[in-house]
Amino acid sequence: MAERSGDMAAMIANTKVFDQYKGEDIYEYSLTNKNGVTLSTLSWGANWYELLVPTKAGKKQNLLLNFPHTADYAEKNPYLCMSIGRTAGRIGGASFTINGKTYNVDVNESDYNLHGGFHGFNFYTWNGKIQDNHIIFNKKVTNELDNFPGNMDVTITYTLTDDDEVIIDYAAETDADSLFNPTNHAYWNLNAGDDPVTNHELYIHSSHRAALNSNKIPTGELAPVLNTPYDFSKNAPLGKAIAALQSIPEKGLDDVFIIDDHDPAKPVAELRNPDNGISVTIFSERNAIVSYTANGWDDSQKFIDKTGQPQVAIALESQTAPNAVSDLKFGDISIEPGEIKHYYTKYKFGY
Ligand code: G6D
Repeated sequence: MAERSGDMAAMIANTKVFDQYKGEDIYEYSLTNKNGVTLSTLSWGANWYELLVPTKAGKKQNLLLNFPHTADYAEKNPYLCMSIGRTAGRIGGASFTINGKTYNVDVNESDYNLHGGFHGFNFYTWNGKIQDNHIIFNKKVTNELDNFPGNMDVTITYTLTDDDEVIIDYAAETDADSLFNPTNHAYWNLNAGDDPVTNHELYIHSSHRAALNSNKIPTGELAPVLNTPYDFSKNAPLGKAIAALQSIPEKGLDDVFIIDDHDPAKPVAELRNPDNGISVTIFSERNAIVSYTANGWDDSQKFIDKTGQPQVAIALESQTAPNAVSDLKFGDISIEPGEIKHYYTKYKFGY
């Protein structure tokens, strides 16, 4: 059902059933702006399904990795372009203390909690609706659902503007002291064809990354990136960095970049394809960006129009540094009753 959305006369809105998963209708909500840029999302995991830009060849190009079926997301790669929360990243030992009380949450990878555990934001459907140029998802995330303290009313709003920007607003209120550190796990590939992202260029406004232990849990130390393969403080060829990282077990990026103090009007990161001029520029007030280059992936993942392979895409996840859970030096991810916590990330597209 395509209709002009509200007073955004140039914005075209569409809501349709995408497919079914475990007997439940999964909905696709999309908006197209006056320039022909389309934002599509799914009710499963408040997922970012497509970002389509018009190309000189006259076709539209999707800049995100995506799957044809909800089951692929749920069973093959549960984080792909999903909304992530209550807490992005890894919580060592899957436990944390608030006001002197220790809470234990899902151990869903090794001996830690990754991305909120087995009942994170990406593992269930959200109530969605379109309002003007906003796609609004809501979910009551209860303590019974995910074992995190507090019952949280979470609203994730994707907004598409006629300036080719997508703004994601994460808002939450809770009935008990808890944690809130959401992100979106968008995986970008700015190639029209089936090439990996090794031809892309990357900028991250960061002079240090968080040192990680063998379990990828931040140690609390900072590692300078200057003149290392992790140095994206100036626009750098991603392929050269990946080649230089073949000597480490990860064979790519899977790192927490700590954002240097910055003017919020200036980007925290930019990914650019020099071969076609397509770019995504990220603005955020968060103090970290996790970058993961799909290391070790293979063709068992059947994406739409991309072959699963190492570096098939790069995730750039604006968030508060994961070790804020135990070290306020790395940020404050607390949320208390009586406040509405908002976090924003803006993506500006060039094509
Ligand atoms: C792997 O270590 C990476 C994470 O950074 C990523 O978020 C996840 O895959 C999807 O666990």
